[in-house]
Amino acid sequence: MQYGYFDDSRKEYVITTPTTPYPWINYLGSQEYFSLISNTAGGYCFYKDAKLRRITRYRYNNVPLDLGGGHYYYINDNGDVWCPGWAPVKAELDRYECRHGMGYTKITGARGGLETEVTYFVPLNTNAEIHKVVVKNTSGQKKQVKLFSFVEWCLWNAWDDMTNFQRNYNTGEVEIKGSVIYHKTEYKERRDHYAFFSVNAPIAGFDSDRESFMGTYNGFHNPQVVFEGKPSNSVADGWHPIASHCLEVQLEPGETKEYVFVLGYVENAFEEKFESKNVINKKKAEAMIEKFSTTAAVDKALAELAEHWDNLLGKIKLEHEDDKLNRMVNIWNQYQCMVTFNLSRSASYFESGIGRGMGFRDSNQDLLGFVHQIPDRARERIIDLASTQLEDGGAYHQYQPLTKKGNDEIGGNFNDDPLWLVLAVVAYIKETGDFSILDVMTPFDNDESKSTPLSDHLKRSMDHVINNLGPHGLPLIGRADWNDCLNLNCFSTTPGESFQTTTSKDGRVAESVMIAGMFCYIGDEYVTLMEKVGNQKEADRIRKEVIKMREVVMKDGWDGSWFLRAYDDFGKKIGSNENEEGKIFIESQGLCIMGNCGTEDGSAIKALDAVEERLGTKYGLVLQNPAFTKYYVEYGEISTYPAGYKENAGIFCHNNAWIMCAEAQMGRGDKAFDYYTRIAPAYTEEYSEIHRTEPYCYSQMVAGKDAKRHGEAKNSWLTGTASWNFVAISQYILGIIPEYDGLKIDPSIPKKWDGYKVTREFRGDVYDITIKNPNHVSKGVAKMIVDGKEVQGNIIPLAGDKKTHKVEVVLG
Ligand code: BGC
Ligand code: IFM
Repeated sequence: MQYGYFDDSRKEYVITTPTTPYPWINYLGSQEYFSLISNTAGGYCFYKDAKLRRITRYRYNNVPLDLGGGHYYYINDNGDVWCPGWAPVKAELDRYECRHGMGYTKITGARGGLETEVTYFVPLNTNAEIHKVVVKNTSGQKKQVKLFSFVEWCLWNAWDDMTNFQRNYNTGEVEIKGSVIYHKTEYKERRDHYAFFSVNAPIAGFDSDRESFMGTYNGFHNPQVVFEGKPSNSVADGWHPIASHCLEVQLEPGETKEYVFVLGYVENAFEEKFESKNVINKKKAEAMIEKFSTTAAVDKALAELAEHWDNLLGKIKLEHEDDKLNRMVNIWNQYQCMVTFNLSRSASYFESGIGRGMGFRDSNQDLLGFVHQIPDRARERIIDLASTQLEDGGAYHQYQPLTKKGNDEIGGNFNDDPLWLVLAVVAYIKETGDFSILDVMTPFDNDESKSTPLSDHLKRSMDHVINNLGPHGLPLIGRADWNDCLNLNCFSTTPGESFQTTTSKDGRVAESVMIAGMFCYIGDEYVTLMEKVGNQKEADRIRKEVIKMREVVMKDGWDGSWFLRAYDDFGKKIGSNENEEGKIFIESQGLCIMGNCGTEDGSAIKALDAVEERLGTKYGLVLQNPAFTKYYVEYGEISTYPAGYKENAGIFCHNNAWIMCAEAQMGRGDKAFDYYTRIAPAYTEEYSEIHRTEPYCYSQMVAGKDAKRHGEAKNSWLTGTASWNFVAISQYILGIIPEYDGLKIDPSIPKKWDGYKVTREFRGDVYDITIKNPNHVSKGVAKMIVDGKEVQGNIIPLAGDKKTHKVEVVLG
């Protein structure tokens, strides 16, 4: 069942009912000011850091769902109270529509001859969100209605705001000037930031104190002031500051009125902090309000935003007969990659914004999906990440975005982490040709005195694996590899009590076959990079290590029909046919094959067949099988999850992509694309009632075949699934692959495809690529013609003339 439809020409998903199976959200802003907005106008906003600079409040885990706060508008039409976004009043609407687009959301509600449309967006280079409200009288009579705006301020630190009530109920402060409500809590002692909410029209009144607005025992759904149709002009003094404007709107039949609300954040410059005591410097806010004081200015900003997104997404454009595929590749998958760039794993409807910082492995992998869109910011991100690396090549697992410092509480010792940095740098250089990044002096542990060229960081990443091998010569897993919950260096202090993980080596020897596969895959990339920069000695050194590792994998990491997953601290196999549960894991199958282990002797194909047989479901591939039905202290967190959820045999969409890559690499395009469609959102749309999360973005996990709610997704938006699926479809399946010397064309597609077109901007040139498949093969470029001339091989030579080039490729 569907709850809306894709409007590809506008790059929108159009939701046609407020009661979607779960709140379906969108993100506004992509620089410093961010906002989350659901299809019924729930959500919140923040400046840079969702924990430390939360602008409006949101209650997670709330009952009813998504009534934790929002960007609400209420209408009182002669005693009839309703909201254009349906919630929070939930009065039935004659018409409802929510259009989530690229960086904006437009919600329209109509009732009783009145239509109200609210467009929410964050203009480029602006620390504010605009709400353009259009009210139209569609009835035959004159109307006189009251329009109320509403946001609830968060007292900045979101964690403190929801815990430290004894203090915070005394600190709230506001100031009202004309149609602007200023939120200035903490201004006295910090004097460096404040927020405001304005409207470009005279107001009939306002409220800034929540209880006065709502009534002490009322909720968002029945605010007293709105129902009485009379603002109370309350001025908050402690408790819960809010901002609500009341506008009297008179409309002749057919008449439309437009208003611009600006919800903004102001950060004062260092010297301004000392200018005044408790008197806020309103100049910056006034300038922002002035800038967006007309709907013409707002429409212009919205058009600029659309152009910005067209440019970002336009770097790759697919024309295929499958619309679902087009919309994934051209719009939604790329959009989600940018959201993961902006938000990492911090703020979604499943991530509270107060938890994790930037993950080392997560951010390096995210980069694979956005590097072609924003190469400069990717470069910056790489240096930030590498600056948190430690001298021995290990890495802090996470860092805080505001300070960019490694997070000591979590520490390092996730032994896959360092390798992802190498992969990110390789992807960056292949996309841009910018080898100079390797020379950037980059600190260890953010200590400038310990700086070495980035290339040395990569070397240390490789060495970190080589220097940490276990009894079989496989890489030590450390606290965990990519699978956070496979904690094999565990020990229980008291039987039956929960496990603890060691944070240092401490003689613990669990080994990861997955890291071994990664080492081979990323090692090959590193070797080529070293050859490119003329460091033959280093290339030869690592090539030998990779060859050795492949031998170890096939000797001690192969279980007969598939790759083992690991050895635990007691030297016992994990992911083996010998195990009772957890006989086969997905990660090592994907990465060992991507690392060219067993690809020549038939083992890889055997492993992939076992994947389909044992892990395959119609909703995607489960992470392992059979699911753990009891708690194994020696395996750690993985076995604490109920069977079929998360790492315990859930469908982890991230690693499904590695199997797509492996299948494509082995030339099995049919299988690769089949797996792609099992989890790609546009294809899940038709069973949204089962899948439940947004049909326009990936979720981290879908409940596996052992789960009671098989097919139900959780944790949408902020997941490495976005970037890896983009790599799988654009590079491995469609076969448009950035290489050092040009674009490589190497599709691996379903045999029945006749062909497709891809326009790809690459290093300033544009390549118009037509791929034809007259003989209905999966893989193999028989002929390539560039600008009318046949080219040997399958790499389009770099033109470097900033022009458009025609490329014809015939498979066969
Ligand atoms: C979750 C993992 C997650 C990890 C983050 C675990 O509890 O199950 O999915 O990656 O926490 O630290
Ligand atoms: O690899 C991790 C990732 O870093 C965070 N989310 C879950 C993944 C698998 O455990």
